Amino acid sequence: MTLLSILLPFFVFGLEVSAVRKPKPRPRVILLGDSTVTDTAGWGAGFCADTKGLTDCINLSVSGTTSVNFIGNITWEETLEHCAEECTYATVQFGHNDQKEMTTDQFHANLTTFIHTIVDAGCKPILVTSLARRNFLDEHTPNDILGPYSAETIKVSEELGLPLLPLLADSLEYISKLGATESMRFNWDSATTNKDHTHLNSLGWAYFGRMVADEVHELIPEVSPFIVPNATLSQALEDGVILEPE
Ligand SMILES: *[C@@H]1O[C@H](CO)[C@@H](O)[C@H](O)[C@H]1NC(C)=O
Ligand SMILES: *[C@@H]1O[C@H](CO)[C@@H](O)[C@H](O)[C@H]1NC(C)=O
Ligand SMILES: *[C@@H]1O[C@H](CO)[C@@H](O)[C@H](O)[C@H]1NC(C)=O
Ligand SMILES: CC(=O)N[C@H]1CO[C@H](CO)[C@@H](O)[C@@H]1O
Repeated sequence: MTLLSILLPFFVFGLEVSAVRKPKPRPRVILLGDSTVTDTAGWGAGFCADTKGLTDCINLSVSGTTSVNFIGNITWEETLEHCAEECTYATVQFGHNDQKEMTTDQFHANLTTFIHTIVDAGCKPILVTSLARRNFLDEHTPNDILGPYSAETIKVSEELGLPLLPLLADSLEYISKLGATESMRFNWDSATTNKDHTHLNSLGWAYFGRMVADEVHELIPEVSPFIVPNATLSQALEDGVILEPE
């Protein structure tokens, strides 16, 4: 018996095993939406910081955009390129600007078109309702006007059988418990005029990025293993508090 005839079966067997065990591609996540998703004024950077081991976590959101004008906007080519790659999940959060320009019925139609367009390009969409504005009627009652638009996002997700992250409901619940006064600590301009109740500073990215990460962990099984837990921060969101530095 030659050495080769002893080793050959192992070699062939080894090849077969490795062919069967072709590793699953690790997901890539792209973030699509308006300013409340950007790295500079939204939850995007905070969310990506809570992930580990994804092929990529890429923020393609553009300030001021709607479900209509995101198509053809500055990150659109890149969006299509990433959708064409294997295993790309796209979070889609519109509403803040759509609300200023179109009726809820129009939003429903336009968001549906948007989702069809990225699905045709190869993306796996995850719909997200809008981040709550931190406007209040009294200390523990937020004045929500995004609800009717987010209701359309929920309907579209149901009609198309796609996953949905309930960011509006979760952020409203959190700021209701936290209260108006404390909620102002998340304002984009908290160090100066402190009047921007829509956009987020770095404290806000960390908290609302974690909120989205926890929703993904709970609701998107394929991406869930790539979320790094932070039990202390998740508990603070649950309790309606902001953690104080030790
Ligand atoms: C891109 O979005 C901006 C809002 O930030 C809008 O004013 C502009 O018209 C959009 N551009 C295109 C090509 O749709
Ligand atoms: C989409 O929104 C635009 C306003 O931006 C509106 O003119 C148009 O009618 C909407 N499309 C549909 C199908 O409702
Ligand atoms: C959890 O988040 C808090 C608040 O951002 C941070 O101070 C802390 O270091 C984080 N803990 C871990 C384990 O990442
Ligand atoms: C709009 C925005 O926040 N874009 C960022 C998305 O993520 C990439 C990669 O991390 C950044 O380079 C962009 O600035």
